[in-house]
Amino acid sequence: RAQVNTPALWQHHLSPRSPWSHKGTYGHLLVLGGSRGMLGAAAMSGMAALRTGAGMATLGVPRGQEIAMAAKVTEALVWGWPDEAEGRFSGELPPDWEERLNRFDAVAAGPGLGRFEGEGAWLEALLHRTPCPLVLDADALNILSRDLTPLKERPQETVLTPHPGEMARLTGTSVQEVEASRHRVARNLAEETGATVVLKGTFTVIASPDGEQVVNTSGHPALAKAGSGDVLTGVLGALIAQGIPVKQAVPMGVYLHGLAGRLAVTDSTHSVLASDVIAQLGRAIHQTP
Ligand code: NPW
Ligand code: AMP
Ligand code: MG
Repeated sequence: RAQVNTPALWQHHLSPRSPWSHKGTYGHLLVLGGSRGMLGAAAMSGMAALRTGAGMATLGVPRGQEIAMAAKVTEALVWGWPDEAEGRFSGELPPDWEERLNRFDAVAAGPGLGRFEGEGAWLEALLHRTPCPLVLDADALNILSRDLTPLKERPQETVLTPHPGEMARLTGTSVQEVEASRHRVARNLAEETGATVVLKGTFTVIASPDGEQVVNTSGHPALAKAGSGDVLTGVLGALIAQGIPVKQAVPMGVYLHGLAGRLAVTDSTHSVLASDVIAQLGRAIHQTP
């Protein structure tokens, strides 16, 4: 049976910031995404992460996009990784990745990542060699849908955040079948893979690998707009990077994201932008008990 997502489930992890803290206290999130034409997705994840309290965010974008990204997002660090012009990846992550990946407290991959040559091997290497929790969204889920095996073999925690279209690809079914049995589909994928599954929608379902399920009711149709999911990815990555356990960080993030969507409605629901949702994250955190 699913519980309704209330702050009682996780509020003990939402603590005030200590006067003795510094940016390193609150974790460093790496966002991998933002291919040509979809820089905005990774930018929104990074901004949402900083608004959710991450001490630092690095945006890892295909090389060639880093200058545009740095100009767009002032507060994030930017790193350009080799793109197809350099042969992309032949199944191995570039040599300096191992060392780089060790610096982060959480990694979020997928927003605007796009599809590229060698993507399957790239994702497999990322799953095997990321030593911290990993949030997979958007195109990372589409790549993963070809083969779930590397995910099952991963000892560290992973969070998957599919919308129904991505869930249909992951499970080889249709959007209609996913929507007809949301709880069962989410639970089965969590059990099969050992990941925490966030099946997004009007009432987002969170299925943990231990079989527990939480259903979120804080959302709002203002979130039915391009970029909403990219914001959620940054929110979740930030909470996990801050050291909040995945079991609590995920319902907390889904709740805050939904509430921020609600708070972003000032005039017409029609007009809310994903960046308006990012701007309301602070208020959502502030007014959560
Ligand atoms: P339909 O036809 O709309 O009913 P894709 P994407 C279905 C990046 N973005 N309930 C949908 O169905 C993302 O990060 C970049 C039911 C359709 O079949 C990704 O990297 C932005 N069905 C990339 O774009 C802003 C649903 O799924 C399919 C559903 C592609 O991501 C936008 C669409 O899914 C975007 O975030 C629901 N609730 N939701 C930027 N500014 O850079 C979706 N579907 O093909 O995976 O496309 O989600 O747009
Ligand atoms: P994505 O499709 O990846 O951009 O993700 C969309 C995000 O917005 C998810 O977190 C959804 O749960 C949320 N969302 C979209 N439409 C609605 C809605 N009508 N009511 C509540 N939440 C929504
Ligand atoms: Mg999305």
